[in-house]
Amino acid sequence: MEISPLQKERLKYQPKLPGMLKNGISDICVREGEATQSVADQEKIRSLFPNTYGKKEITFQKGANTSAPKKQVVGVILSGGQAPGGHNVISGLYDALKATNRENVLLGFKGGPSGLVDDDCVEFDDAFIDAYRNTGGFDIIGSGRTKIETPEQFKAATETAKKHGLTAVVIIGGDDSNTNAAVLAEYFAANHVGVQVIGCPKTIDGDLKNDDIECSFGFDTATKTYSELIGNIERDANSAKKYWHFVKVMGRSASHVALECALETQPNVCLIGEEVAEKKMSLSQIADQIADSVEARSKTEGNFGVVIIPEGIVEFVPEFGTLIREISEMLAGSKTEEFNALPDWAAKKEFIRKGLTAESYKVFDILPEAIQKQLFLERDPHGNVQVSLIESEKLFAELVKNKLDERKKAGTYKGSFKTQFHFFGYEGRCAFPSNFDADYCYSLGYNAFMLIQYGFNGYLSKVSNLSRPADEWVAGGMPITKMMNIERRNGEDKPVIRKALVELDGKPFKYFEAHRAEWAVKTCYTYPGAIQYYGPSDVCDLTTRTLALEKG
Ligand code: FBP
Repeated sequence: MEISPLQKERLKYQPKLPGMLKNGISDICVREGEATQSVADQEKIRSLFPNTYGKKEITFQKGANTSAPKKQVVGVILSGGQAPGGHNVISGLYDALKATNRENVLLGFKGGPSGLVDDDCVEFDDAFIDAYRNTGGFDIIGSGRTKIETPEQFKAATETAKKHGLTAVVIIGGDDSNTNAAVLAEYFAANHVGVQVIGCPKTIDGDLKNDDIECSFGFDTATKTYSELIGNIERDANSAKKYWHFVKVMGRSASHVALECALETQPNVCLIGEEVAEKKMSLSQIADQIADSVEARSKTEGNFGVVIIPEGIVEFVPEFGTLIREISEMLAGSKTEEFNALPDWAAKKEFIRKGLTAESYKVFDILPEAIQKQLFLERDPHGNVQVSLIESEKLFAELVKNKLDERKKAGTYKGSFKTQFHFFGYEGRCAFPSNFDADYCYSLGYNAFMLIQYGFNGYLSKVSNLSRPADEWVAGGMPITKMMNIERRNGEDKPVIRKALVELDGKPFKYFEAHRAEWAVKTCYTYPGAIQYYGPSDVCDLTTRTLALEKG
């Protein structure tokens, strides 16, 4: 296979490990912390996870290894959307397995959780792993969003585990995938299958975080990639002075990605879904907010600007969120098939009119037809609306245009409003991991092995103190059930890991809030440039602004 000069160099990069994991496997012991309980709905979660609920948090430290030596056969799964660094989780896990016992085996299950159900796997060796070190993507074994939930799937997964003599499974995934890891861990424990399940926190969305998990991997690289592109667009806008750029960025629900990009690039407007929900802002109010910036800048700086829109915004605008929830309930169960079988859009619209409340239908009715149809695209296997497919950047630009037309008629606005649209999502998910993500991911994988070796089940690999140099990072594990609560999904109450939303009293948002009025009117753009892998540490090893502000 032909590889690029950068890839050639990156294959040689040696990721950094937390100081305490550098001692050598024989010199790592466990310190137990407090017993845990779920973040909410404790009784319900306890009853659903009787074998894995309430376990203790643990930290690794220097000391004689007291784990019982046994040959490990571990299966690893990449689950959900790609995030830079997944290959390093696997290489860290592989290196730790082999450093302990050359006879240990690592199997990669292909195409996501379905690989375990369908017994589709490959055994890794040194050459295989070496070809993927420090590279982006999940192509080493592929990924998928299958949810293991039916009795047949659990039975098939058990048979695969028994066939290969698996001792553990590592699931590298986001909130939904790690919810699935917790369910599988409970199933294996309840049925005495003898297989441990360990999760690793992945997602570019940055919403799998809490008091223990400081950030999910991939967020650092993805936001740096988007910020580079947004900075380039800002410079183009400031050069030509003729376009307003509407940039939608990924992040299915929370607006962490948008906020981080705004902190990096200082655009004229950045919408934050959580604020929109808190202030109960309507579509019309949001459009006015953007139009205010357009109007003000037209009088001073010119007819150009940059607006960042988080893709998850649609679910936070109250009237839109209600509409989406009603649509999800309307399509629950077999209703989807009934809807899909309708002959044309007119028949579907009639079905929709009858299924929605009058208020929601009013909201639905004023949307452009393209957006109306996008709201009915298939939900993912976890019941999520595929917000990446909804062109909210075009919707907001259209609403802003209408506002500006009104202002023109009223004589308050005399500028011109020409738009360009961008969606940054997929281009950031498989970039070469930044040094931070390369190190963090390798550490998560290495640490996942330590959790396996010490017999833990239903734990998330945890590496913290991340705003400090890697040598000071702290490694350990947290029971996944600690992060869970009950949420409504696909018309049903389900136990799920609670998503971390942007905190409006948190330091990253507060910083943004303190500066955005100036950014809305003046041209204060900052240009982060491309991710640097080699060079001065204050450029190459920078963490995100979010992490830096949160950990202050
Ligand atoms: P995960 O939560 O699985 O990490 O996926 C995140 C994400 O990248 C979202 O930002 C985006 O909405 C979604 O995946 C897109 O999914 P798909 O790759 O299936 O189009």
